[in-house]
Amino acid sequence: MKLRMRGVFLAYDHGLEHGPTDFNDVNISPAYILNIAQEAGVDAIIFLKGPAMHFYTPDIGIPLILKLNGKTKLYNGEPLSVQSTSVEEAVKLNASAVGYTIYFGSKYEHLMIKEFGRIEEEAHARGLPVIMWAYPRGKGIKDDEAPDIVAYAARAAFELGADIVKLKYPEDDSNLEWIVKSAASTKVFMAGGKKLEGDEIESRVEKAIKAGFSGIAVGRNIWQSEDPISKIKRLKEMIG
Ligand code: FBP
Repeated sequence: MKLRMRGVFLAYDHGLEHGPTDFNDVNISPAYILNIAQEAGVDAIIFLKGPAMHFYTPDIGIPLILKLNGKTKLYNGEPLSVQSTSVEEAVKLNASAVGYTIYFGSKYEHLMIKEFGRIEEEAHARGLPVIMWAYPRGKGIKDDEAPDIVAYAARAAFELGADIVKLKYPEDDSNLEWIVKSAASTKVFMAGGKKLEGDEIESRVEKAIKAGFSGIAVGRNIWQSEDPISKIKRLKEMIG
């Protein structure tokens, strides 16, 4: 299944990144998440290997983005996220794309840049697009949501060959166009973060799309909302 390079990607890798604390009795189930994804017609579902192995099949009709690295919140050192799943495994699991996080500014960024480089070459050789979670973090970074830092992450993703970059929304959103320009031909997707109040996610999406973002790759703001299916449909309509 071909990945549409635009739209709403539903992120669900939080079980590793944050632990089950993000979940309630209902959304703790990957089957429930896939059901939402299918009902609302998201453009992709983002899983780590375990949920993909046990819950995903292509007949669901939703492309899979397989996240190849991750870390837990229990780890307290300089940010480092290493590969746990191969591109070959992604192909076996019928993934339509692969994802990888780099913490730019960490004292370990060289390890992640090197690993990403290999993954990017392997994935492109198999025709799979590569999505980079470009999250500046660690000793070198004072404010990871400062607009110039977000723009730097966008550019770094382009320089390293990512097809799509997923970025945190900047604290000052007066020049989102600069972030899109910095990413050049790499498509820019917005991450969601903690659940936002009211219609704040819609208002961010509106500004981001107007500035040239291609979509969102969001988790909590969807599956922690009261009506995830309507939420996705509304966001999809805004993005087009
Ligand atoms: P959310 O929309 O829930 O923030 O998900 C986006 C995401 O990038 C997830 O893919 C990932 O698990 C999480 O954020 C990591 O967030 P952080 O490292 O900031 O705790």
